[in-house]
Amino acid sequence: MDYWCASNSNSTYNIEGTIMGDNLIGIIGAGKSGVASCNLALKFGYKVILSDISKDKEINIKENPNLIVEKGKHSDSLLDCDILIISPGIPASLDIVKRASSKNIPVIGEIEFASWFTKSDILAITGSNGKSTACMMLHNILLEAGISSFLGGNIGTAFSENLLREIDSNLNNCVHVLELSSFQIETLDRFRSKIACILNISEDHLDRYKDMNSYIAAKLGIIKFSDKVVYDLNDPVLNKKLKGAVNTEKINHKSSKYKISGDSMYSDGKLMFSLSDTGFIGNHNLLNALNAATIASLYGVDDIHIINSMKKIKPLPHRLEFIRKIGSTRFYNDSKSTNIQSTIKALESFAENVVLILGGLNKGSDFSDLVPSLNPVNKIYCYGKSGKEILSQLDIGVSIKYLNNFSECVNKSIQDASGNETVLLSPGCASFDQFCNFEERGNVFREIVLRYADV
Ligand code: UMA
Ligand code: ADP
Repeated sequence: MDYWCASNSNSTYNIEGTIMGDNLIGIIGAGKSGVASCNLALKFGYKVILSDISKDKEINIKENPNLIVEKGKHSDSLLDCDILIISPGIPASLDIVKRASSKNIPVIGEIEFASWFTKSDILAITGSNGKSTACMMLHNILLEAGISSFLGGNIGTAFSENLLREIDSNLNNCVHVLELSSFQIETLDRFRSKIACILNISEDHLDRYKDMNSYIAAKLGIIKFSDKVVYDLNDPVLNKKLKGAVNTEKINHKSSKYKISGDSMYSDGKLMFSLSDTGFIGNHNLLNALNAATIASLYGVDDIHIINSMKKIKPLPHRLEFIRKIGSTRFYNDSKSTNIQSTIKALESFAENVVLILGGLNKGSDFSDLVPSLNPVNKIYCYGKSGKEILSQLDIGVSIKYLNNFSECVNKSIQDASGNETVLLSPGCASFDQFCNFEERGNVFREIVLRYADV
């Protein structure tokens, strides 16, 4: 792909150097990525059409003579643009995107666009599970080492938003830690990360990809855009697909510099920390730490900073988050579990007496894959649009109940809890059938639990 704005790669803001005053950028989707890339484009004097399909969309953006906002449609005026920036939630199969491509209008994503405006190092993490946690760990390790770090991407703060902050802060040296989804990788073109990491690959997003191979290919796409790629040899998909790949740093938690033994992490044989020294539960979080530590170390950070920050970091909410003990029953919110593998990891974190809440909107998984992990589970409650499908896939003699409404389902699981149990919301599904996002679902869970605690 060749387009006007990336030609001057020596300037810090290469678009600015080469823009022809009247270049027009079309942005599809006015969510977080769309609005942030719009602000970035306007900052550099571009003309922008920001287009959102929802006619009621509240778009929080300042009026600007260079900006046209359209709602309720993606009009043909987008086909007059010199380039289209599509939000990650927009598939390439969308009619307007297909028509733009057939007119040879370059179609890129917000991450690609933002990357043109910085010369700072980019450290990127992708994978099916643990991206946000590992990114947050890496970001904190860098800060602990005195490095100015911005944390953005799929984690919720658009890269473009951090770029505007970088520009405003006049920092000479900083690093961008980016969480990248497969959707964001699909629309890269000249993006470059110094080190990228693929944490793991398991089934996800099969509602958007035609099959598992297409999803894997999208994730592996990051390799082309990175100087070095860190990956775990123990991940069967990565091990198979990356054999022979160059510029890789292979992690083996049993034999590489950073090792995991029991519930502790070691560096060259010396104890760094145990899980109980950190705020995390679940051995998968040691793997996330190992990946973050490997990237940090390759970037030149000393172990002492890794150790110090791991002991201080507060885990992100909605990931195996302990809410409260009521009587002898413990409640955990793992609302961010939106695929089966994350639910499996949650179940591996408890020995027995789990009451599991599953459901929401299944992204194409078969819940019978959970069966080998159900040993610690006493009862399952399932809810939502995919609840009945889950019920039928798990009808194997385990006690399982279906209630459509999430709140009713949570209430019922609490009322039925018989003591000394762990009520675990680890739904393995997206939340969008009954909520705006996983945060809202987790917050409703928390509120219901706390209501019982206060009685
Ligand atoms: N829209 C259109 N036309 C369409 C479809 C949608 O205009 O045909 C509009 C919608 O009306 C809406 C906007 O597009 O206003 C939403 O765009 P989006 O879905 O790309 O969402 P953003 O708000 O831009 O958020 C995106 C990521 N969302 C997705 O990938 C679905 C956020 O990841 C990310 O934090 C944010 O950019 C900043 O980088 C969220 C996510 O769910 C957390 N990611 C998926 C995941 O983690 O599983 C991949
Ligand atoms: P992502 O950003 O990839 O969705 P998060 O860190 O937000 O990852 O965690 C999402 C879900 O995956 C949570 O349920 C969390 O407990 C679980 N999880 C975190 N790390 C891992 C891992 N390494 N392997 C499997 N599941 C994980």
